[in-house]
This record gives sequence, C-alpha cells and structure tokens, in this order.
Amino acid sequence: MSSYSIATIPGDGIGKEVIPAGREVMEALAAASGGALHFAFEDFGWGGDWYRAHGEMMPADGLDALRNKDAILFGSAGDPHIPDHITLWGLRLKICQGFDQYANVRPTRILPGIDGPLKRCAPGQLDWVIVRENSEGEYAGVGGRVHQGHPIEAATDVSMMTRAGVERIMRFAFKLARSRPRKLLTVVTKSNAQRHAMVMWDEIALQISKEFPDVAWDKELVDACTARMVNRPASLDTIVATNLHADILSDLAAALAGSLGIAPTGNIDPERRYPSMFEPIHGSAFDIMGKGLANPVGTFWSVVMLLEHLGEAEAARRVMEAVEHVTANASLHTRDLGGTATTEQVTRAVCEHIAGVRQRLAA
Ligand code: NAD
Ligand code: K
Ligand code: MN
Repeated sequence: MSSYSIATIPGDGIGKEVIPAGREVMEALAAASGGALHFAFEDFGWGGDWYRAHGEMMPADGLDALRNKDAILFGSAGDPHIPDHITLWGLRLKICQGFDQYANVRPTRILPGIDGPLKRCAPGQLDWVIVRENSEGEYAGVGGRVHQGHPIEAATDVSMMTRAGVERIMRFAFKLARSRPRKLLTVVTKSNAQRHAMVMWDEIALQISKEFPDVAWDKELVDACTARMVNRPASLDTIVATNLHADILSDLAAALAGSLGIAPTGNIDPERRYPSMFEPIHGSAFDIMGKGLANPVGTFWSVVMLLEHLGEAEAARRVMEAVEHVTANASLHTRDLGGTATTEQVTRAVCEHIAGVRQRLAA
C-alpha cells in the first residue's frame, strides 16, 4: 500500500468549494484502489478568515506544519475585504517562496467536449505546457515607496533575476520539453525593452540549450507570443517565461482552452527538498462564491498533477479519464462553460466514474 500525507488549504472564496471537492475525488480514488492507495489529509483553515481572527494569513510557524507533507492541495488566496497584496504575499507566495517551489507548471489543452473560442483550432492543435519562473523576477518583492503620499512620491518593483535562478528554470523547461513528444521549447522574452535582466535570460537560454541538442527551441517576445497563441497555437508546445509574463500568458492559455475554471497548476520544487503545491489557476471568484457555480475541474486536474508528482501515474490517469468523461458530457458543464451543472453534480459524476471503473474491472 502507498500512503501519502496531504495538506489541504482551501483558502478563500470558491477555494472553500473546490478543495473539498478535490479531496472527495481523492477519497473516491483511494476507495476504488482496493487498499493500494491511502491518503491522510490534514486541513488548514488559513486565509481571509484567519487574518480577521489573527492579523495574519497563516501562523508564523505554518510552514513547519506543512514541511513533512507529501504534497499540498491549495485553493485560492483573496478576500473581498482585504487588499490582494496582503492575501497573496501572506499565504500563497509565503509557501511558494518558503519551499522554493521555483517551477510553476501549467498544462493547457482543450479537453473533450469543451468549446474553446478559437474557431479555427482543432482540439489537438492546442497542447501546451507553460513553465513559469516562480521564485524571482517581477515578483521578487524587491522595491519600495519613498515620500509616500507626497507629490514627489516614487515607487519601484524591481524585476530581479539571478543567474542561478534563471539557469535552474531554463534547465527545468528544457528537460520538460524533452519529455514531451514534440521536444519543442519556446523561450519567451522581452529583451528589446528590458535590456538587463532579460538579456541575461536570453544568454542563459542559449547556454542551457547546448545541454539539450535534441530539443528544438526558439525565442518569442512576450507581446508577439500572445498573438501567436491565438493565431498559430499548433506552433507552440512547451513555453518558458518569467514570473509576470507567464502569469499573464497562462490566463490567456486557460481562456483559449475554454475557461479559467478548468486550468491546473503545480508549484514545484524539482529537487524535492520540500512539498510541492498544486492548485487551480483561478482565484477566489468573488462573483460566484457560495453559489455552487464553481467549476471544480481545475482542481481535479491539479489532483492529477499532484498524483503524477507522487509517481502515481496509473491513479493520475484514472482521475484524468474521469474528468474527460465529465467534460465530454455537456449536461455536466458548469455555468462558465455555458452549462447549468453545479459543483456538487460534477464532483459526484467524477467520483462515480472512478468508482465505476473499479466495478467494471471487478466484474
Ligand atoms: P478569479 O480567477 O477569481 O476570477 C476571474 C473570473 O473567472 C470571474 O468571473 C470568476 O467567476 C471566473 N472563475 C474563476 N474560477 C472559476 C471557476 N472555477 N468556475 C467558474 N468560474 C470561475 O480572478 P480575479 O477575479 O482576478 O481575482 C479574485 C481574487 O482571487 C483576488 O483577490 C485575487 O488576488 C485572487 N487570486 C488568487 C489566486 C491564487 O490564490 N492563486 C489566483 C488568482 C487570483
Ligand atoms: K489558485
Ligand atoms: Mn495569475
């Protein structure tokens, strides 16, 4: 039997709806495994409510409570009554940076039954993995404000990149590209305008590419890349970009694949010194929270990534199959996909499919 300890952090808004749904799916998977797979869950009620009670988004020793977990399933940080920079830096970024989860991996493809906005794009022509540098760059936290509130006020957010930080994300991206059938990497840049850090980024891309002679790669400016994603989706496969650039590109990618509610991501420590954290890419979705309208598919796909990270390829495949079975059925689409299904109905259908596979195997 394989047993894993999993931390769940629903956080705020619809995180409180989709993370319990993700846990239900993992429990259904364990039940269907006939004892081969076991998950010990511990739930952490951190986020906006915790902030109101304690003045911080998570306890000061919170990372210690997570350190020995095998993986973390995270919902969203963001509360309508607390500034976004407090919720983000106080919880999600604290975990990403505390555990040096420097590779943020975002697979995107059009799932069966989903109608993406790209009318000229057959489903198989959009199959990307975006690798986002997740530890420095524009979100390094370097900067400040002087003369606050005065007419001469100035403020900076410095995009700080280190050679070591860029080398490790480039190496990760080339490796990932090599593991995919097309062995194709696009390095996104903005070295025409950002003439220091991005020029180093380009130089390091060239340097690391020499370690991967079997990977074909090209460079694209980030603005041009948005157009290429829309006009020539099949020309892209694996994409590596800075923290900010990839943040933006991956929301575009999610929308092109049908909905923000479907897209998953992993915040990964490739060296496995710390637990990695998996989450849907969407936020707290204040406009739909508490209504049962949240699409849980992004969380389920995140569970698939979590299982793959744990080396449970067969279990991951089983969950992905159940997800694709559900997306293929329009009566199980939530409102963001033009349907009327609730979070609970989609969750139940995925759990039933997982349980049914076992029944069919046993029969
Ligand atoms: P959002 O992702 O919360 O919502 C954007 C739009 O997409 C909304 O219309 C929402 O209803 C819809 N949507 C998102 N997820 C959906 C789902 N699963 N099913 C159906 N519809 C879905 O982004 P936002 O509105 O920019 O941000 C809201 C809050 O979330 C902010 O506080 C922000 O800082 C935070 N946020 C957190 C994270 C994170 O924790 N990783 C990521 C993004 C935003
Ligand atoms: K999220
Ligand atoms: Mn984002």
